[in-house]
Amino acid sequence: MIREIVIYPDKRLRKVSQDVTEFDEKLHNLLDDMYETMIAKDGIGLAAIQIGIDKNALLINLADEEGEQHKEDLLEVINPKITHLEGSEIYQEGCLSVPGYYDDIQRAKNITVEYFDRYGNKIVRDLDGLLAIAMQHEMDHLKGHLFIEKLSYLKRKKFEKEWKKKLKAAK
Ligand code: QAP
Ligand code: CO
Repeated sequence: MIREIVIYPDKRLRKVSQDVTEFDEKLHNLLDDMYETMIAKDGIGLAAIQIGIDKNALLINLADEEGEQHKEDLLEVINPKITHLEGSEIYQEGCLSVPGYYDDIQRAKNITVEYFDRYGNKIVRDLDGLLAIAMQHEMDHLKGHLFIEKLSYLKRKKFEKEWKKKLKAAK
């Protein structure tokens, strides 16, 4: 089922998500709904809190060189922890919860992350490139953070002004 995306400045996006304890059908249904919603909204990453569920679960599904997403490449990430961060990189990010806004964000270039798959199997991966950026972006959601919090004071002020205007016009 396609769920509604929680849009900034909804307070739910500031919630700290809780660890998943049961790797059961309920979790599988949540992950399936998240996938359907992410694809329907043209996303490459989605955290559960973006559909209003405060669980430590996120998806990443990058596109290939032709811009196509394949479900075989889907990462289902439960209860992730970053154990190593290295280097630095700037990438123009966006977010389904802040539609239409993109800006350059600095993050670590290489990370090591430990997490569980939908069956509760533990996975350890070294990530770089867009995968490392997407993982850091989505893990921020689990802590109640958004990429716009990383903007400079002036850029954030400009963003807030334009966002208010945009929301008003959409009403
Ligand atoms: C997070 O972002 C991310 O504004 C996932 O109108 C960010 O899927 C991963 C989207 C940077 C890697 C690098 C944004 C769709 C999707 C929009 C997304 C929009 C429609 C964003
Ligand atoms: Co996001």
